[in-house]
Amino acid sequence: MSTTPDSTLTFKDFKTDQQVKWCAGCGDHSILVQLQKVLAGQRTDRDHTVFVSGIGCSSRFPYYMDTYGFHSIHGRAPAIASGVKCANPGLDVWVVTGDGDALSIGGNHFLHAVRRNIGLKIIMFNNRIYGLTKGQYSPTSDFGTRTKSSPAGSIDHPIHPISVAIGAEITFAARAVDTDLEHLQYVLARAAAHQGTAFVEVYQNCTVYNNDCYSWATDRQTKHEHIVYLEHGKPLIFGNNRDKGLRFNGDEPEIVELAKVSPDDLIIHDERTHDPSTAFMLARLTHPEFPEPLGVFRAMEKPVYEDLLMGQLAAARDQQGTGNLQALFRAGETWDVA
Ligand SMILES: Cc1ncc(C[n+]2csc(CCOP(=O)(O)OP(=O)(O)O)c2C)c(N)n1
Ligand code: SF4
Repeated sequence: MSTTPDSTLTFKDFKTDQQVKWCAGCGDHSILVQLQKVLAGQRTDRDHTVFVSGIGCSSRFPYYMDTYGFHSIHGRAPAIASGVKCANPGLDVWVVTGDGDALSIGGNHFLHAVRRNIGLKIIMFNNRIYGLTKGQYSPTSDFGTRTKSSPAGSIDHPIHPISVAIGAEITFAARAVDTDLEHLQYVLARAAAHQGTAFVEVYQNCTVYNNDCYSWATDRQTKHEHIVYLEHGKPLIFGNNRDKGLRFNGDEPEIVELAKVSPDDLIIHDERTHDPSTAFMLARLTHPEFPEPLGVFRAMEKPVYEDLLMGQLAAARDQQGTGNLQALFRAGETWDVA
């Protein structure tokens, strides 16, 4: 890996000599470039940056990012990345995963990384399909999705990744779309700056097996009717003419026309509120019934795992000295295995 002084970095310094093997038009290309731009803009030290991935098209990511990297095993990237972060808390550790990798085989590992609030930035490319294995339905596929493995339509109900993360007490959760470049960069930069676990769901188009599954969120003419940008301290307003909003009717969200309600009725977005209920509700709003929120759902401060761990290690050393691993192994009863 080459090293360039931080102040001269551009996004090209994060490119590698590897041929990018994603299909033409795949949303993965855009996410890669936006993240390279964010890292360059933040003058990220490549020698202290690691990308860990699982298995899937998205998980080819570490080959294309000129930092340290680990293309690991299916669903286990959060576990391996947790080990990297605990062994060397000074590293910036990113996890790149897909909806299948993170939420099918890797669901367990994902939950436990999140609940520990370990300093990982987990970027989940959600194309609502298994791309690498040629188009089976995933945990985020719509009910009724027809694939070769569900020819009569999927009868599984999809899960909402951000609500899963909030249920596991995530401290930072955000969502962006692969083609909304400026906003995607904003969200990735926010994740990079977060202490603790940051989870970013990126709506990513798989041109081959689930093409246009997000056309309602990307079509320039109509997308503002179907998405709502979350901005801290601001009311939830959307629509091509910014003439609609979201408010609570009792405990339920409802769409209202701004002309017919007082601005005070609208939900004001608060990404820092301790109670996760409103963020959870927002994470479950789905097209076409509601506009789907993009932006930062939740950004909380909470003690981070690696700091607590280092604190315990330092306290143990203070009390008991540096220790001797061989002596510890031989301290108790031992057995000879014949
Ligand atoms: C233990 C194991 N089980 C199953 C597979 C097959 N497999 C590889 S990638 C994948 C799913 C990938 O889907 P996703 O995470 O959504 O990534 P995408 O390819 O869409 O980016 C599966 C089931 C595997 N490689 N290893
Ligand atoms: S199969 Fe889909 S997700 Fe995989 S590289 Fe091609 S377009 Fe992208």
